[in-house]
Amino acid sequence: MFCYQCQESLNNKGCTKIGVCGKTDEVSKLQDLLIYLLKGVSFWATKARRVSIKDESVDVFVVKSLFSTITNVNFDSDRFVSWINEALKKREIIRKKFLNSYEKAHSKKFDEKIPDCATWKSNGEKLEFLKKAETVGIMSDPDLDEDLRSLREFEVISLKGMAAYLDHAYILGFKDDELFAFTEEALSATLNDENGVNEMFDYVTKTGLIGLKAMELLDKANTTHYGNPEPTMVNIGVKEGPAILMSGHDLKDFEELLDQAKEAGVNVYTHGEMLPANAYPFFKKYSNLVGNYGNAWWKQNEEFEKFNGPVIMNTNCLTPPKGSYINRLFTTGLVGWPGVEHIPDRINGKPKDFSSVIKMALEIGKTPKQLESGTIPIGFAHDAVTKTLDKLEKLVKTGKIKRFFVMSGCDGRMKTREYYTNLAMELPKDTVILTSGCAKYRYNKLDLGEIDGIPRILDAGQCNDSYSWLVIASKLTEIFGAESVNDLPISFDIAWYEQKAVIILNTLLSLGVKNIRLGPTLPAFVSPNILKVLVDKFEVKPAVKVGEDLDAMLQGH
Ligand code: FSO
Ligand code: SF4
Repeated sequence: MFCYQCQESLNNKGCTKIGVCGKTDEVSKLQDLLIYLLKGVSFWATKARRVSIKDESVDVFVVKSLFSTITNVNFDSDRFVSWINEALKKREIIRKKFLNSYEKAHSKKFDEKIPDCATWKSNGEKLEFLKKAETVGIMSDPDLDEDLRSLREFEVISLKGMAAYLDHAYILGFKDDELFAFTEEALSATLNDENGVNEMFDYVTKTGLIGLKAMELLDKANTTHYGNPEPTMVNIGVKEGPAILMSGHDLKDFEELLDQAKEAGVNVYTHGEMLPANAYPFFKKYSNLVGNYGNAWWKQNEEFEKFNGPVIMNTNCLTPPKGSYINRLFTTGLVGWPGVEHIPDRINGKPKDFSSVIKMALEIGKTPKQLESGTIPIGFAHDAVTKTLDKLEKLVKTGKIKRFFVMSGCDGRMKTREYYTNLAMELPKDTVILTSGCAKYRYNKLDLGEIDGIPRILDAGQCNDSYSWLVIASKLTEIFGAESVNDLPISFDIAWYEQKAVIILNTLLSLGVKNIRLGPTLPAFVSPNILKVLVDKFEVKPAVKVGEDLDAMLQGH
C-alpha cells in the first residue's frame, strides 16, 4: 500500500504497511482501485456530458465513492469490493449511453484513445481486484514526474474533500450539476498525459473555487432544513437516563435518530463534529437532545468506552474500535468497520431504522459517565455573526478588537497540536478566534472571555462551515473598504488533518488569501517544487513556534 492523503501519514512521507489511521493494506489497495475506476467512469461521463447525456445515478456514485475513501470513513474490505463492482457497472452504463449516441451521430465507431481504467474488465472477485490494484496505486508508475504526481494527487484529494460536502448536501435534497460535472472532468483530467504541471495546477486552483460552491450548497441545504445556527450555550454534562451518542457530520441522520429516540424516551448526545447540531433551531425543539459529550474524533476510544450506551458513527472520523465498546458501536452511511452493525440507507425516502440502537440503549439503561460539566458557546455561523457586524466594526474601529485569527480545520492525535492550545492562550486579549471544524477542541473549553459581549472564540460549526468565515471576511472587506481579505486585520492559522480540510485550504488559496499558516506539518503529497510555488505565490507558511508565529501574525505577516 501507499497512502499519504492525511496529516498523520507515517513520518510525513506515506503509510506503506498499515495506515497510522488503522487502514489495512487490503483496504488501501481496494481504495486505489476504486479511485482508478472512478477515473474511468469519469472519462465516459465527461464525454457523455459534452453530447448532453448525463446520468445522476452515475454522478452520485462518483461522489459517494470518493467520500468513502476519505481518511477514517470506511475500513471494511467487503464494502469496497461491492463499490468496485458497482463502479464497473456504472462505467458500463455511461459508456454505452455515450457510445450509442456517438455512433449514431458520426456513423462510425469511437476511435479515440481510451485509457485502461475506462475499459479494464474483471471477474468481480476480490483477489483479482487486489492484483490489479498493485498496478494502479499512487506510486505504481515510478517514472511519473514527481510534481505531476503531486498535483494529480492534490487534485484527487481536493475532490474527495469536496465530495463529502456534495454528499451531505445531496442527502438533504440539494445538488448542482455543475459540481458533479466538474468532479468528473477533473478526475478524468488526471488521466490525460497532455495535462502537464501548469494545466494540473490550474485544475487544482479551479477546484478550490468550485469547492466554495460546494460549501455554499451545503450551507444552503443545512440552513434550509434546520434554520440558521444561533448562538447557544451547549450543555457538556450528562442527564439521567438511557442514551445514544452520535458522532460524525450528517445532520439528516441526527434528525431521524432524535425523532425515533424521542418516542422511546431515550436521550441523545452529540460527539465530535455533531456538536454544531445543538445550535440549529430545528434540533433545539427536541427535549431528548441533552448536549455534547466528549471531544474531537481521536479521543473516541476513551470517550465511547465511558459513554455506557450505544454509539452511532456517521461520516466521519471513525478510529479502530476497542473491544470495550465495539459491541455497542453502529455505523451508518459511508462509514464501515468489519463486523460492526451497519444501519442501512434510506429506502424510497423512508427514514433510516434506528430501532436496534434504541433497543440497545433501553436494554443497557445506564446514564453516561460524566466527563465534564458546564456549557460552551457555539452557533456563530455567518447569519449570527452578520447580525453583529455593526458592533464588530465599532470594536475594530475603536481598537477594542485588534485582530481576528481564523483557526479552523481539524484536530488530530499529534502532540505538536498543543501548538493550537498554546496559541489560543497566548493571543492578546483584544483578539478574536474564528473557528470551525474539530480543530476547535484544542481550545473551545478555555475561558478566553469576551470583548463587549462578543465571545473571544466564535465557533461557526463543522469543517464545511468554514464557509461562514469567507462570508464574514467578504462582508468585513466591504465595510472597511479594503481591497481584499489580505488587507483586513485577519490572520489564518489552519490546522489540517484530512481531505475535507484540504479543499478548504485549496479554496482559501484560490481566493487569493495570503500568509496562511498551515500545521502541524505540511502535506506529504505536496512535492518540494509545488510547495515552493505555494510558498512563493501564495505565501503559505508552516506553523512553527507559537511565539514567533504570533509576533509575525500580529504584524500582518
Ligand atoms: Fe474533523 Fe474528521 Fe470535520 Fe474532518 S471529525 S477531521 S476535516 O473528518 O471533517 O473536522
Ligand atoms: Fe496513512 Fe492517513 Fe492514509 Fe491512513 S489516511 S493510511 S494515516 S496517510
